[in-house]
Amino acid sequence: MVQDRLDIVALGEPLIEFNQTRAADPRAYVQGFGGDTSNMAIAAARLGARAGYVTRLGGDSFGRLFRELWSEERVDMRGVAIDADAATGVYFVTHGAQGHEFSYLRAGSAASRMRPETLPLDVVRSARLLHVSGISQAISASACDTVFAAIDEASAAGALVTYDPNLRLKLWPLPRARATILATMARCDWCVPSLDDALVLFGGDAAGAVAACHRAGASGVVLKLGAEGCIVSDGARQQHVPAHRVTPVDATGAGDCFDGAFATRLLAGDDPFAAAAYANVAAALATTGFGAVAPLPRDADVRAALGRVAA
Ligand code: KDG
Repeated sequence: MVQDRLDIVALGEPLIEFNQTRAADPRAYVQGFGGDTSNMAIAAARLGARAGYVTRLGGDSFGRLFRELWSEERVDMRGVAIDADAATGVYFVTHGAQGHEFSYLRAGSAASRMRPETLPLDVVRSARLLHVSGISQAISASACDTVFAAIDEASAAGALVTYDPNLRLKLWPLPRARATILATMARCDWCVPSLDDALVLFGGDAAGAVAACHRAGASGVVLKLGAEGCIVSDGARQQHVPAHRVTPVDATGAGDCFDGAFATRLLAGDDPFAAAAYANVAAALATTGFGAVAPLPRDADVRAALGRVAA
């Protein structure tokens, strides 16, 4: 058993990011960091949680960059293994009239070679909350099996499980994604999809999407509406929580920031509606700069924007 108990353990694939940040020079890319679950863990750590990450990195310089990043961000790396025979994944972010778009170089990556047998059980069992995503499941069959194994371990150890379907149809076809996502909703405590993803998965409208997540078995649902805030349903009570207004620059990683902030505040004892209000502000602040990680806010930034004093 890992001696120091972690608040949050996230599991998935980190990606080196190349982000097109200057409209005037569309060939200029700035190197940053991404990967939805890594973003979530860093957001949680910046907001005060003891966060750890479970993945496999390539034995390459990009893998080393991630280790330096997590060390600076105080993300626990006892669940991070090096796979010398594979590469760390990469993605490119381009910006156009429809917002941001992702292109991937990740097939066969180190993280996609996660298997249930490589799961660091002591790290997973040490967490108060496990966070996984549809991307963690989409990258390979063995990574998908690993996500289910981690959910079983964490649940058996009494942890909460949060799940962001983060639908990426470049990674898997909709019928397989839908079946896997529904099966995972049945095993999570809080499902935190975006409205865009929920509409592709379920059709209908926002209220129908919340109901569909509950029907699939999720005990709690937060439907993220982007600039419109979110709808929170704990199964008994449902409420729209309005957004915090900012001038957005790049929404990459904002949903992951929401997930990290929501989990951090739930564990700190906020009720889910207050946790979502805080997470709305954190996610809004995360859109005010380029990249998934660089603009992730700290607790003091969120409290200042909320007008809340430290608890
Ligand atoms: O939510 C932002 C992530 O999607 C981004 O960082 C890259 O994880 C990523 C992915 O697989 O799309």
